Amino acid sequence: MKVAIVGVSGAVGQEFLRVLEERNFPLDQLILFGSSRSAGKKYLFREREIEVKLLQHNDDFKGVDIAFTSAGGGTAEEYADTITRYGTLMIDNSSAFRMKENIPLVVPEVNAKDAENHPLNIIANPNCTTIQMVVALNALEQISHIRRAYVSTYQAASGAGSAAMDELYNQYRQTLAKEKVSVEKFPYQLAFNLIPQVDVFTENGYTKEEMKMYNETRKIMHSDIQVSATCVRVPALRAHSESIWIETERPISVEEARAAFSKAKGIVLQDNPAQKEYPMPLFVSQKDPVYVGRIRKDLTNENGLTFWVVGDQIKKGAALNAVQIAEYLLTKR
Ligand code: 2RA
Repeated sequence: MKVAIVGVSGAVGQEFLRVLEERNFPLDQLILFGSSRSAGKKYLFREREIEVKLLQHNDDFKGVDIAFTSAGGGTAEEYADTITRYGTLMIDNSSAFRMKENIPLVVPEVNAKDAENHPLNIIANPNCTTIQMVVALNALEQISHIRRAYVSTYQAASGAGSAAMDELYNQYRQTLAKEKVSVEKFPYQLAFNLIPQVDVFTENGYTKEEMKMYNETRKIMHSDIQVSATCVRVPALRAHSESIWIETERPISVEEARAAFSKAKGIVLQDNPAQKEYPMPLFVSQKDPVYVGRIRKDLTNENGLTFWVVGDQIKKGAALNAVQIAEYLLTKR
């Protein structure tokens, strides 16, 4: 099994290295690709150094079984043909192909089967906020159809990449040192702040990030669910949090919801208010599962339920989900 990582120097690329190693992914050879900025760098995998090759339009992907790509939408579109031409399966983390026909959009806990049909040799990894939300929604969908969801996100700096994480650290340091605060990766200073904008605005007043939550959720869940999102960047480092309100076809009790979350794959229930136990991004960072807590009935709508969901954005929200897709397909060989 020959595997490639494209965009290995980024936050998600680095996480691919860790996740493949951690899960002992059954590969014999790993090839790393990057832009001219990272070509020539060396990374350690299974105690061996591997040098990053320059991503080019050539035959480098011949013989590669799976390419995990996380190099941005433009690069994904430009190189899709080069990567898939000889039968390599491209599992892409960008938004380029997510809503395209004939390209499955997969969260293994929800729609693993969709991954089996990939006529273009491309499978899309959903947006991080969508991944953790659908893992939770799917658990409840098993007991009653979810008509609508209102969600407010609290998104960590990691979603904007490793340079953005560095910027957040720096902003805290600069503020405490009373230095001028540098702002490059976010529209405003994030340290000691919240920014109610993730990605750019669309014509309807929602951001692209918010529309991803609407569209991707419907595609993954094969559902007519309505989703209205407000996405907010917060000064957490690498786990996203979401406050989710749902309306189901029939009322769901808190006990039923707890039971559904407890038995769902990929979820850890952490819901014990009396002991101040609920998921928090600081403690969910670097963890595989999606954590759910603060489950309660809506006070204004009998069919309403509200809860809090936290997931590591770089792991389950990106690299781990893509690797789980590959692992699922390997079980089908
Ligand atoms: C973010 N959702 O948090 C994006 C990353 N995919 O900015």
